[in-house]
Amino acid sequence: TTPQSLSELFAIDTLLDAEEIAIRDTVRKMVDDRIRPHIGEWFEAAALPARELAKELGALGVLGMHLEGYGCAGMSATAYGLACQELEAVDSGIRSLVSVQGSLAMFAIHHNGSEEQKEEWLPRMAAGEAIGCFGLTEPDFGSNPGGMRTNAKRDGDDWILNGTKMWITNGSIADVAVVWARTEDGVRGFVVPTDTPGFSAPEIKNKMSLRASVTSELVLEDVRLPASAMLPKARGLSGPLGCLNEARFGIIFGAMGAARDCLETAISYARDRKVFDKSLAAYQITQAKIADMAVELGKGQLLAIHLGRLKDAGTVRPEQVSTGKLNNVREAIKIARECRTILGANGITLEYPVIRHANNLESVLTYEGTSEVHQLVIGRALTGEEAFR
Ligand code: TGC
Ligand code: FAD
Repeated sequence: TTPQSLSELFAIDTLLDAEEIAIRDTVRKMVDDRIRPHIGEWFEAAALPARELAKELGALGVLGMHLEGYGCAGMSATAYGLACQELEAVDSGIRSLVSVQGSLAMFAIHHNGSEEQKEEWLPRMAAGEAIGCFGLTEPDFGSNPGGMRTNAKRDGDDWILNGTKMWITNGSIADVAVVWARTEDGVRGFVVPTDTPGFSAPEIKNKMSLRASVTSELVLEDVRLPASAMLPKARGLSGPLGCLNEARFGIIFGAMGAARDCLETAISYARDRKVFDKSLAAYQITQAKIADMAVELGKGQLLAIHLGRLKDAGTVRPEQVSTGKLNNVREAIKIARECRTILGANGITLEYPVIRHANNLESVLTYEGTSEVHQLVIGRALTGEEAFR
């Protein structure tokens, strides 16, 4: 019989409107034409033409696409999620570039910034002419950002920032860094142009995951900023954590893109590959693997769309975002590894996307809240007991 596609199995398109389908298909086409032919090379070389890509992604309208005004596309959260799914179907590093730009750096300014900060940065960031990064994690404080040591002290009207941030996506290529620092008044956010004296961002090398993504340390040594650099509307840890909900939401969809790409590759490979004189796809063990993976993929996509609808209705809660991030990334990495088995030795090369996705998903499992952090967020919501400390 003629095989069905994965999307036919779950009839996912029946849950989307025409505009959402059009956005998804436009992003898929751009990614397939422009990025897919080169991504293996970029991953191997650990070199991404990020500036050029940012402009192309800006022209596509995906940078800050769920934000209103200031040159942003003002699309729904669900449409943004569908775009993330297509971006991550090519590589988690490409989705990361877009997540950090739109959901972390731009969102932080859009949600918490002054009118001047928004006008200065958002239109250029939406166009991909200026790149942003988001510095929360420190070498000694990842899951527990509340312990951060980076600090901002007053000197007259100015602020002086000192400290180190670690594992910062887009850090070395950024024009602007949103940096979270401890002040006398609790944690506050600062908009730091990266050419400010005392700011440097050495790139982190030798990563075996997210190689097609720039990851950096941020070093702040007596960085002097005017009073106007502080984000006026973010006060306390809820400022940065509120931004994380946005990026985590995109990952819920994105991870399913990576999983889908692996499964499509494995199904096609299994149909072509002959083992013991028969198509690999014709063995029951292969079909059981494919069926189980397809079920998890479909469930994850349905969960993503459900959370998208809640987000568009303005009712989604952080612990609900945690359910999606925990489940979809955990299942995506399992799918990637299982697909790798179907490809045998070919599965370990960059000729196929599978090991690249599997390796990338190791980072995705850790960043934006590790799986364990999301288990604890859900556990706290369901038991009323906090088990972080
Ligand atoms: P806790 O006492 O729970 O909360 C402190 C304040 O924040 C509020 N809050 C939130 N607000 C909005 N959204 C959320 N998700 C929130 N979670 C908490 C909370 O209501 C409270 O507000 P207030 O007004 O009462 O002060 O804080 P805690 O110190 O106990 O920590 C809780 C915990 C562990 C969940 C939190 O620290 C956490 O999420 N840790 C994980 C850190 C993390 O995810 N870092 C990500 C860094 S960015 C990144 O990885 C980018 S990679 C992107 C890419 O390349 O794609
Ligand atoms: P740790 O917090 O040291 O955790 C180590 C282990 O301990 C994990 O398994 C964790 O789940 C577990 N653990 C921690 N606390 C508990 C607990 N209470 N109970 C049980 N287990 C616990 N950060 C940014 O700010 N901006 C970025 O742009 C950014 N980009 C990133 C890009 C990449 C490629 C990577 C890998 C990371 C990035 N990060 C970024 C950092 C990321 O958010 C952190 O790595 C993450 O929050 C985990 O922190 P950690 O690595 O310090 O691990």
